[in-house]
Amino acid sequence: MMKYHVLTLFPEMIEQGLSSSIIGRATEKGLLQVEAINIRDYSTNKHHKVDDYPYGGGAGMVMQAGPVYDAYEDLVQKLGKKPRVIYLTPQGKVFNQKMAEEFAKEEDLVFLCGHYEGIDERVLERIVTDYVSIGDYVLTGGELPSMVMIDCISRLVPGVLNNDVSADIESFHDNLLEYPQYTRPDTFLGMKVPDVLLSGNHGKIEQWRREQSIKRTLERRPDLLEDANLSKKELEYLKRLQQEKEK
Ligand code: 6GU
Repeated sequence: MMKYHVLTLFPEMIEQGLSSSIIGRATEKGLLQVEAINIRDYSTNKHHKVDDYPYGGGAGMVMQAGPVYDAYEDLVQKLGKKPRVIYLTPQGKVFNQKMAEEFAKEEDLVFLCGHYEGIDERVLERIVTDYVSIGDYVLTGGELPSMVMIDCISRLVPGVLNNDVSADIESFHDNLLEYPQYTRPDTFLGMKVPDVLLSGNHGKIEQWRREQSIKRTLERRPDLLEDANLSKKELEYLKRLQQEKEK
């Protein structure tokens, strides 16, 4: 069972964001646990204040070290061990599928969500094990990034995906994009489903899908092809596509 512990000032955002669809169902099935911990509950201030002006001046507010540290310490006490603590920040290493596979091996993961202009550096120094970003753009807080990571990691937990699990998980492994999908009706706005998919020839279908994946990756994400795992025949197909493009 994978247990996520999200330290946040907006616990309802986490609870609502992860209570539906596949992640919600997996939680109900007992495959996952998502605990949102309100950092504000650890404020010792009579007004439950958790932020203050930055030393040295500047715009905005900084989250104070004390409440974050006390929330963390309380959790460590309950767990009886020191878990990995992921701090969501645009200054982190950019999250990818390989990192998701590594995180999926853990039993407990702590996500620390900052807001405002960030969190007092001293508590980060003390408790954070991993600095992670979800891409090169700026968001208002760490809640959405933590939900993105939890969604991605959870689909790697055995039993969370109901369909043919391993096949689905491997797909990004070869560094290729997915092939196009079709369902009924067989004609839509005059556009037909590719004949091969109605042929019943499973060898042919598999080859066609693999070629579509290669073609699509070349068109949309050619950078991925550098590390793609292609057979000799598939490499020839790729070279043919590239030559056609040059014309
Ligand atoms: Cl992890 N946090 C924030 N605030 N913005 C981001 C991000 C994280 N990743 C990309 N942009």
